[in-house]
Amino acid sequence: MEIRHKEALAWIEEMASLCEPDEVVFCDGSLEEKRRLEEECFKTGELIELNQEKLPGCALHRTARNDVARTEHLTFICTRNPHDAGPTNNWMDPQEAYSKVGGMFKGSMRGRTMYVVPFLMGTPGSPFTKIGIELTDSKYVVLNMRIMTRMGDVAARELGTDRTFTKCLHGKGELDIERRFILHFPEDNTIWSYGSGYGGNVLLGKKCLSLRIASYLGLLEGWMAEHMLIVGVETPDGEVHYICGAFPSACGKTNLAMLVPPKSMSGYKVWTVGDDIAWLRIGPDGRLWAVNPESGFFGVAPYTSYKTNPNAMETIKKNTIFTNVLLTPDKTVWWEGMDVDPPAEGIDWKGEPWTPQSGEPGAHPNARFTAPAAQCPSISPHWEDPQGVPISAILFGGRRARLAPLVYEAFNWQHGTFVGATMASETTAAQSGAVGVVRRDPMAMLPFCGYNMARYFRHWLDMGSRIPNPPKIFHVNWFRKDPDGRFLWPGYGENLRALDWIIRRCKNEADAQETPIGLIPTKNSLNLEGLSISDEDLDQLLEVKADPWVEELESMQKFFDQFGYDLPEELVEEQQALKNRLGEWKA
Ligand code: O2Y
Ligand code: MN
Repeated sequence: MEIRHKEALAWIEEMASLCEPDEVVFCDGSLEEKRRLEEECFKTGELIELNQEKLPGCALHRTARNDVARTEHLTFICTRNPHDAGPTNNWMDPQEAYSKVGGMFKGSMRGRTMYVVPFLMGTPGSPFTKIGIELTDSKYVVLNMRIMTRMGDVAARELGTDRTFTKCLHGKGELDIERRFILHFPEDNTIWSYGSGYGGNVLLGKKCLSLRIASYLGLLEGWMAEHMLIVGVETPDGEVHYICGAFPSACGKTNLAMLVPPKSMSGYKVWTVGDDIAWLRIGPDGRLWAVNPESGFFGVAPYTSYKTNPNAMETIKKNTIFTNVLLTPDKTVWWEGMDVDPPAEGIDWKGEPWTPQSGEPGAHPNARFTAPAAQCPSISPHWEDPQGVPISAILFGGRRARLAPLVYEAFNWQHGTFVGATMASETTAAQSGAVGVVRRDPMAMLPFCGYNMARYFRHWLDMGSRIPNPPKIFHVNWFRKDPDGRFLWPGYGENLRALDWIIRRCKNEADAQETPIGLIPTKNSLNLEGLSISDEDLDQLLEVKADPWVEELESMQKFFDQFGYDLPEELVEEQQALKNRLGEWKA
């Protein structure tokens, strides 16, 4: 299928004459094309073929050592007016950005091939779906895009002669961190990424299009692009209720998306719709409906195991690209926290010989797997429904050792928006910098909002007033600790007990107790059958104390201050109301 879109063809030609590749190849998304690209990569070492008996269709890729994660400090929103990018984004003038990074792209693909990758975020024919074309000089990117998006002929067909599309240009450049830029031009529906070959920096359909550009399109078009998982929870009566959830990194989002119910909760089932991104629209029935625009998972490998996430382990048994994990002598893969003995020797993520005694991690802490969502044993039968799934509840979460209770319900949409806007999480050892530092991350969108975050809060509030039948909003915290630092909640599959309470709240079938921060479960309203947890631990898990929340108000205020008069009045009102309620709280 050829691209017949004149504007797209003209842009491809213009970018090709900028980058000067030896060849321009249009990708069709076929299996034959995949095999050909893989063979080429095996020859150059860009990919290592893994043991085809144990891991059929799987390969390993190693990135440059300086290129192992998203680079937020090199990520820019390029709007004509800096105010439109807002205080939480890096801003660059679009003219300056095109000229500076255009200079880097100039001639950068000499001796290389430019691949033209038309792709869909969403399913063909869905009113939610957006089209992109990524031009890239990386075969690894093409092969990953083949898993993460619906690409090739299917997208060229959807593009037709006149559909709008996002122009995505990616070049590896020299893989020099000093010459690396991830640029978004929301006003031009354009993304430029230069100098990286890794993940979120280069798979431009993911964070760049599906969150930064899509959040801006959602603002213009009246919908929401959110950094949320989507799950369906089937209760023993056979009803399925869909929930979206926003969590900052290191809070187990992929694990929650693929949760396996504990044995003591027989009759429950969790269906995975998406693990990272949700696009939300008001449906004809007045409810909020969500689609997962992706078709694969780009998950963190370390600490993924049959204990923490059996569904992910099953998903990655075939047709998976592993990035920066350890290679074992029998050409399989291993990582820290896999819950399998390490091999006596191997080749680490840097390509160096490794033994368990090396004192170095075998896999990079941000090592990844790219796997087709369709392979997930818990994938929902509705995950590709063009209209999406109806959402009953939205969760916001964070890692808070002392502050937030296991679960609480916001009083209404406006209060829920405040809960999301003041979301925060404590850093873990897996992240860079000090451990236990509180980082504010509104709706888990801080690095992904493509415009001024104060305007984004306004959009949330406006959406709330437009949804006739809005989902209820909740906050969850699986990470509360006792004064000795012991986790009070077992987490993982047991988190279903909080989801169960949430669903019963949505159906007006569970009791709650009012506190200044929201509605918490009464002790006997949680289904704790088969879980051994002491009364004292439960008390601590659900405790809401005034003093730490008063301190929290100060930290919220500091965060809000940066938005000045742009901060919606409703959020100021909610903050004041919380302060007043805390002043009267006796607990
Ligand atoms: O490090 C990267 O480039 C990937 S970041 C990522 C990947 C999958 C899902 N979420 C994220 C994230 O940073 O939120
Ligand atoms: Mn994410």
